[in-house]
Formats: sequence, C-alpha cells, structure tokens
Amino acid sequence: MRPDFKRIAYVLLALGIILWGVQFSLRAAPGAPKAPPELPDVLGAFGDDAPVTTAEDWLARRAPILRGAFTRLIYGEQPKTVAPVVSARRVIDEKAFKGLARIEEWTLDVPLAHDPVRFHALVVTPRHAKGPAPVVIATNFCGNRAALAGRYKTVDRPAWAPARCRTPLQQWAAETLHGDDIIAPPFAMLAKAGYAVISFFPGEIVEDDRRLSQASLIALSADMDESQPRAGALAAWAWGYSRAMDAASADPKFDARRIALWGHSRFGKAALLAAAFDQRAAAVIAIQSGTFGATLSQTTRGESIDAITRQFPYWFSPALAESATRAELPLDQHLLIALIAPRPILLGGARMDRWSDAGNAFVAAEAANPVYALFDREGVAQPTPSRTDLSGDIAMFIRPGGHGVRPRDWRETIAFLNTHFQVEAPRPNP
Ligand code: GTR
Repeated sequence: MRPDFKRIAYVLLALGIILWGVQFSLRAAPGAPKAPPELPDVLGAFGDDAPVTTAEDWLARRAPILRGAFTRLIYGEQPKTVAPVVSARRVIDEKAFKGLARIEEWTLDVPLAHDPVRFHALVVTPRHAKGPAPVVIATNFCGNRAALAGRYKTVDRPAWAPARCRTPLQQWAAETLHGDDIIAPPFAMLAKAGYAVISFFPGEIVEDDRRLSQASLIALSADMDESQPRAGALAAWAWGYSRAMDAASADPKFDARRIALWGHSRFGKAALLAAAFDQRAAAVIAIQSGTFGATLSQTTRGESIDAITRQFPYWFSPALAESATRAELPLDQHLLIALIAPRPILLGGARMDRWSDAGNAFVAAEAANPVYALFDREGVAQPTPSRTDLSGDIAMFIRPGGHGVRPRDWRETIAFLNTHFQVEAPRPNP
C-alpha cells in the first residue's frame, strides 16, 4: 500500500495548529489576581530578626539577612571574584547602523581559583554621545554573532548555543514565535536614544542545558567550601551581569551612575537577582521574568516551584532542586524586589503569557512599597498592572501578545529610562 502523503501532510498541519493553540492557551490572559495573596509585612520580623523601621536598618541589618536567605534557599552562592581583565577590545565597525554607533567586541577574563572564566561582550556606543553615555547591559539569547544578525563573521560565536539558535531556520522560527527582538537588543534604536549597550550571551558562562551546565557550575564554585550552597545557573548569569558592570564602570566612556540591567524571562530573573545583590545597578528592567523573577513563587497561577525545578533544576542551588521542603520557603519574591529599593524597576508583562503571571508580579511589587517608603519614595505609583505610570519607582506595563520580546518592550524600556536617568536623545553635529 502506498503511503498517502497528502493525508500525512494534513495530519501534521493539524498537529502543528493544535500544538500552537496549546502553547497559547497555556500562556493566556494574566490580569490582576482575583484575591491578592496575603503577604507578611515586608518590614516585620523575619525569623529572629526584629522589625525594620529605618532605611539604615534595612540596608545594614535586614538586606544582608535576606540576601543570605535567597542564596542559601534558592539561587546558591555567586562565585567569589575580583574584577575581570578586559584582555581585548576589538573594533568591529566604526560606523555601524548608518553611522549611529560604534561596535566593539570585548573579551572578559575573570580570574577564579582555577581556570579564568572567559566571555565576550558586544559594546555598542552611540557616536554622537555628549559626555559619558548611560549604559544598558542586556543579555542576548543566541550569542554575539547572532545578535548582529551574522553580519560580522569575526565576532565570536559561542561554543554552545540552544537548539533554537543553531540554524537560520531555527532562528527565524524563534523570532516568529517570540518576536523580532528575541535574539538581540535593538542596538540602533538604543543608540538613537542615546544609550550604549553592552550585550553578552550568558550561555558562555554556564550553558543553559541540564547536562552541559554541570561542569561549568562546578568550576565556578571550585574555591568555595563544601558548606556553601553551589551556584545555580541563574546566580552564575547574575554574576555575569555584575562582571559586565565591572567592565562598564571602569571605562570613562560610560556613566557609571547610570547603568541599567535588562533581561527577558530567564535572564529577567538573573537581572533582578544581579540588581538585588549589586548596588551599582542603577535600574533594572525585567520582562516577563516569572517564577523566581518578579512573580510570587508560592502563589503564582503560572509556573509552579515544582514545575520550574523539575524542568530546570540546574538554574538553582542544588538545595532547592533537591529539597522536599521547598513548598515551605520562608520568603517570596517581593523581598527580592525590595532588595533593589530605592532604585527604579520596570516590569513587563504580556497579555497572553499566563505562565509568567504578571498579575502576581504586580502584587509582589506593591508589597515592596514600604521599603521604598523608608527612602521617601513611593514605589509603585499605578493602580493596576496595565495602567502604566512610568514615573513610578516601580512601573509595570502589559502589552498584547505572548511570551517574547517585541519592539514595544524596548519602547517602554527607553521611555522608563529616559524618565529615571534624565536622558535626551543626542543630536548629530550639524
Ligand atoms: C520557560 C520557563 C520560564 C521562563 C521561560 C524563558 O520555559 O518555564 O521560567 O524562564 O522559559 O526563559 O523563556
């Protein structure tokens, strides 16, 4: 009997449509939660630690306790390190993006107990900047060469990249599903607005792969003693943001007081973690960061602690991935947000992305308000997740569509940073 190719094609097409539908329904409509979960007062006693009443108390006493708890219970210990050596700065294009910006590739070697960790950063600087430029440190999903659309063959291509990045067809599929800006930040748009961008691929530090990540994670914690919780990939990627901040703040071309961290989804989690642990981040933008990002982990209506630790155990400290008691975590993500106070935070959500539960990210952000108040700041200034007020210390927007990075995410980012960093687009000399 001859196979009926036409029928097979129809079945495959139908299956494709069903799978597409399933992934959309999984990520459907967040909105505000019906009954916001009860969260303990962010300034109340925490374990044995007495309630907090002043900003000094918060910074000197409570914040280190909370950072310790997040390290121990969830993310693991970031590698101990001194600043990286920028061992090479190569000019890739002096006048890229129609003369708007200069592209360099930096090689960062971070000394550790054993082998140094090497990763590369694309450094895109507006050519018409007057004075030191504000910087956005943004991760990319497929490596630096792909971030420049493969146009520059001399730019480093990472030894490992996720499956969705491997061929032009896979990259096209990723962009179709997750938006035009999923693979790279829109460098030209940022340069035009006056921002320098430092972009790196976290997979160069720790591969985003259950099996391959193990050797890198072990190497990163080689100088720690047994009692310290080993870093998971999120902590290692957060550490990558901090190393990029080391490099940025040592270069007079950049304004060290105006460095923003930007990340989407898993890298949004890492960006928030980095900002919570490293005061040099002057602002953070986390788009659809979800569970163990900005969303409450224990009351989320999207991805549960169980689901995330089962699928991505290597993102976390082995203690969380193995622990049977994780359902009783004594802390939730509003405390991570509070650790960033009083610095500005922008949270992005997407209407069809229920998995990252933007509604409960809003609840978490509001719960951090009392910490902002200690610094005479308001925190969240908007009444609901979608009535965006970018002038708020913590702002949120919900755009149409699903999980991914679209031009709107970057337009909101730039408008938010313009407000908080007081940046005006530079004009070319007449
Ligand atoms: C999902 C994961 C989320 C989020 C997302 C992403 O599969 O469950 O926590 O990180 O990936 O990074 O796109």
